[in-house]
Amino acid sequence: MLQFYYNPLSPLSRRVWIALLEKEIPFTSITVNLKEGEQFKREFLAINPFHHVPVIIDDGLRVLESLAILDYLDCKYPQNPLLPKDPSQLAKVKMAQMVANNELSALVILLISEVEDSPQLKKAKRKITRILNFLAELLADDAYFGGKTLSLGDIVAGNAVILVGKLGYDLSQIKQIERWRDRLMQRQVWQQTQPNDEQVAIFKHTVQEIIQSPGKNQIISKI
Ligand SMILES: N[C@@H](CCC(=O)N[C@@H](CS)C(=O)NCC(=O)O)C(=O)O
Repeated sequence: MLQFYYNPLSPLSRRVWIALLEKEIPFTSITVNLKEGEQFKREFLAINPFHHVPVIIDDGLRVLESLAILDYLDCKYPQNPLLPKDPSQLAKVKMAQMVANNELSALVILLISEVEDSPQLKKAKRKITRILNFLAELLADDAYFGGKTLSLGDIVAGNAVILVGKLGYDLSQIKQIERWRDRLMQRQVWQQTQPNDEQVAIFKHTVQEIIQSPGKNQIISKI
């Protein structure tokens, strides 16, 4: 059976966790305790030399990098497809996925590290607004980025958007995004995988500890 190395508080693990559940792929999960440094142990470094979760091992194939895993899962397991065939819908899904991955995810750190009303926090929130307006434009009148059904764009962007909402960005400013977030949260899989307030507080605390640690320039790769 497919093995899934993850940590439930890791936002990047959550992408893969949601895809596995939405696609109804049987798997066994192995929790890697990042706080205890299990990712640096020899056994795990043999699985991922870059000491990150998520990783999957499927039929003897090891796949790391969350976006690579998502593409692999959708290609290998045809049920409940998460990538549309239509070229323009596929373009929208991939744009949502890449904009969330490349523009939005990095701002999570600033929401945690910056004090209220600091110029950096205000700038980060302005950039989040710009990103969310772009995503709202992509969604247009559709329920999801790929049209009527959930896609990898929704999984990657949805995870990041829900997290920034929980970290103090007011999503009600952009109604379309707020409704889409609510639509995602109505799904049983999302209710099962999204962190509750206590888990968000632990996540924040962990990130703050890393920020204060000597290797803080590695911060982006550690959450
Ligand atoms: N580019 C990788 C990044 C994975 C990543 O940074 N994972 C974090 C958790 S969200 C991690 O394992 N951090 C522990 C560490 O770097 O030591 C991906 O998308 O899978």
